[in-house]
Amino acid sequence: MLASGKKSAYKAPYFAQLRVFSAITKMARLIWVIHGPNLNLLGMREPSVYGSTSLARIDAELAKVAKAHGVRLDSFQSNHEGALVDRVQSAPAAGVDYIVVNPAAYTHTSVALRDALAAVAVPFIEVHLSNIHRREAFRHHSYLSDLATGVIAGLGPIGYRLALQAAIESLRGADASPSGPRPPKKG
Ligand code: CA2
Repeated sequence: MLASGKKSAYKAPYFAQLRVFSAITKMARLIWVIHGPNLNLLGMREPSVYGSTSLARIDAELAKVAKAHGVRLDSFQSNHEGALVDRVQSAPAAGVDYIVVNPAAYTHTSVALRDALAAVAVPFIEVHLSNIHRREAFRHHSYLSDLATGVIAGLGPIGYRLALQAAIESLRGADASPSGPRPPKKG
């Protein structure tokens, strides 16, 4: 609009218009971090196994990484299998693009969590602070690993950061693919 009240005849070049349009319609990517039972105790108990970093600190670190990459991130922890299943089930409606999950003990027991992750078909990376393969035999099997894009175990909190970075890279790759960026999000 001009000062005279008339509409300007100027039109931005097509590609500039397209960029503005996609910036408006394309929401930043959304990644969820899901922590399973007892991980709320991190930093308070068993530091020789799980380290001395609290869960709040891990989440704050991940939030910083996400912000630096222009990605939205939400972290969630529960000690309850059903709450974790509910969370996973709600991911598609929330527009979640990727999940980073440490299922903790449910790794080795939960067909329900596996079924939920399979049902929503949101790509996910499984993370373990400890190297589950160096531990008791019952920790060697995961109900989730064969569905996961990748699995990181034994690197402590760094594992979460690497998983987040891998998820971000993967989403970038999808946006830049020859088939074009993903369609705009609903809602
Ligand atoms: O290494 C991991 O991240 C685990 O997922 C942690 C689970 C364990 O059951 C898995 O086999 C491997 C246990 C999480 C318990 O976290 C605690 C933290 C501090 C103190 C006590 C437990």
